[in-house]
Amino acid sequence: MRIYFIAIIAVLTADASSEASDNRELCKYIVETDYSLQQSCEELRQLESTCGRYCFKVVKPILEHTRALQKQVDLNETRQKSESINKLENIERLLHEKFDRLEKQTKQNLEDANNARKCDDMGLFDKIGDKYYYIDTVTRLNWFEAAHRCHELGGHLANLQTRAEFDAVEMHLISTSYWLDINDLGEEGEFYSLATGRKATFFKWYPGEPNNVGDNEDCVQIRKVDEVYALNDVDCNIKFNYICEKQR
Ligand code: MAN
Ligand code: CA
Repeated sequence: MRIYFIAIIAVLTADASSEASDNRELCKYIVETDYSLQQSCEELRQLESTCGRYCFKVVKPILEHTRALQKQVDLNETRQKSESINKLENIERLLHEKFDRLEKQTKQNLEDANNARKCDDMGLFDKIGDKYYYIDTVTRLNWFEAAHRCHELGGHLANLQTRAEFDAVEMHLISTSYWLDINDLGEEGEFYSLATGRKATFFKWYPGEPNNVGDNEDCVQIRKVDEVYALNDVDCNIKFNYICEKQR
């Protein structure tokens, strides 16, 4: 807010000058009508010439008071402004803090949800030796369906790469037959791991296997014969149980 004391001066000046002009008019009239009144007219003229100083004396305290008020107003405005800025800065800081907390919490929730999902998915898988396996004993699928099922569970058909891995898994088998990831679908007699896309590294074949009976045995099962589990190549379209494997 601004107090326009300049306007007040203008008004006062305007009043003073119109008063002076009124006096002049009055004097002219007096002189013309009654000479004896010339003395009073002279007094009026003197008053007019001293009015500037007089008016200044009258107006000065008002001006000073106005200036003091203006200062007060300016001070209040400055104080109010800085209080408002402080309040806004506080609100901004609080919002930042709240936003940071929310961002952290959201990240944590997302991580927790992901971990929970991972745990859920791992629910079917058991740690056997150094790896995680899901040994299915309830659903019989052909080799392609079994590969797809393991993929759906976030894994792949088991890729038993060493004697130790084979022996560890064998301890947990119940059914007679399970699909593994080995196959020679690409080239007869060249056995590859579906999981790695490379040649399989470990084989425990039954004697006489792989024999590619009917020229139609391109997938590998782990089969129990006389209480011993070993490998046999067999028709991919036959339905067996299966073993899935998954990295943690
Ligand atoms: C069946 C099939 C063959 C296997 C022989 C072994 O014919 O399972 O894959 O080689 O048995 O006797
Ligand atoms: Ca065979």
